[in-house]
Amino acid sequence: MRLRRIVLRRVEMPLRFRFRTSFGETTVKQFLLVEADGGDSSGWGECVADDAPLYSEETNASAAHALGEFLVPAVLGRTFEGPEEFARLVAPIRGNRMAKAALETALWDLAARENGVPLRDLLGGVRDRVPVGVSLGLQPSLDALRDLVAKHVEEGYRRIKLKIEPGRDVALVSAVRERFPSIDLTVDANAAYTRAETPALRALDPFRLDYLEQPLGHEDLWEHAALAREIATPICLDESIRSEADARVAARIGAARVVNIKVGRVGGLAEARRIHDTCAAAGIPVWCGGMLESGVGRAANIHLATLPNFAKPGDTSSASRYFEEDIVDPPLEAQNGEMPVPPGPGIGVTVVRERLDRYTVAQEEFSA
Ligand code: OSB
Ligand code: MG
Repeated sequence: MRLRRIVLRRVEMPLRFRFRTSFGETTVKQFLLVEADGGDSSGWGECVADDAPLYSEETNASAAHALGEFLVPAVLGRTFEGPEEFARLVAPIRGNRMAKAALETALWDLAARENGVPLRDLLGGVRDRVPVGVSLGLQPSLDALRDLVAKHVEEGYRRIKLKIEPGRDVALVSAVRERFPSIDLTVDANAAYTRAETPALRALDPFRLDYLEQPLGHEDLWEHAALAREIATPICLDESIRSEADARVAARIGAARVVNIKVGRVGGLAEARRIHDTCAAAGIPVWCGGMLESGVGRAANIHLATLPNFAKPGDTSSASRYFEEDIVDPPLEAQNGEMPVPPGPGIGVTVVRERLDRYTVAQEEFSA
C-alpha cells in the first residue's frame, strides 16, 4: 500500500436536534474527514473529536495538528503492507487516538477497496446486519423524554439508552420504565458521578437496566470495580477504556461487565478488534458506541460491529435521525432495529463529493 496524497477536510453538518449530555451540548457536528488517495481509489476516515475537549482531551484543532505535523508524514509516500502496520508506523507518537483512528480507518477502507472486499471481511466480521439502539440526550421534560422513547420503540430500535446526570436520574428512569416495562433500557452518565453519589446509582437497581454506562471518572477504573460490588446494575465502560491494556485491567479487577467500543477513542480499528478479542476471552460482551458520526464513520462502525462478540445493540442508528442529508450513498438506515451492512467494497458507501463540498469549510492537501 502506498499513499500518493492525503486530503484533510474540516466539515460542518447541522444536526436535526440538540444533543445534550452531562458534559455538553451539540447542535452542529464539526469534524475532520480524511481522504487517503491510493491512486486508483480513495479510502475515507472520520475523526470523532469535537471542538471542545469535553468527552476526551482531543479537539478538532489538536487532531488537525497531530495529523498534519506527525501522522500524515509518517505514512505518506511510504510503502507498507496495509492498515495493520499503521500502529508500528506511528508508534513513537503518543496519544492522539482520535486523530490516529481517522487516518487508520481511511487506510482500512482503502485496503478493502483495493482488494474489492467489504471492510467486514478484512476485519473478520460474521454478520450481514447488526442490531442497533438509540442514545437519547437529556430532554427538557419527562413527557418529552417519554414521547421520544415511544417514537423509537415504535420504529423498532432494540435498546433505548438515556443520558443521565446527578439530579436527573432515578425520576427519569422510573418514568420511562413505568411506561415501557419490558424494553431493553440502559443509562449513560458520561462520568458525571463520584463514589460519594453511590446511593443515587444504587437507586437505579430496581429498574432492571441492562447496564449503567460510565458512571465515574475517566481514570477511575479501580473506583468502578468498587462501585460494581455495591450496586446490582452491571457497569459498562466507555471513556475509561482507551486501549486493550485498559480493557484487560478492567476485566481482571471487575470494573466492567460490558464494554462500549468506539474506534476513535481507542486509536483505530486494529485496537478496537484487540479489545473485542480480550473482552470475548473474558466473557465480557461488547457493543459499538457512536459519536454522532456522518455516514463515513457510521459505516465503519457497522462493519466493526459484525464481529462475533458485539453481542449487544450498538449506538449506530439511522443517519437520518441526525442529519437532513448525509454525505454518503446509499443512506445508512436501520430496518426494524437492524442496520444492514453496506455490501460494496471498503466501508460500502460512496462519498458524494458534491454534497461533501457543500459542508466542507476548510481543506488541506498533503502530497508525497
Ligand atoms: O457517551 O456514548 C457517548 C455522543 C457523543 C459523545 C459521547 C457519547 C455520545 C452518544 C451518542 O451517546 C451516540 C450516537 O448516537 O452516536
Ligand atoms: Mg457513553
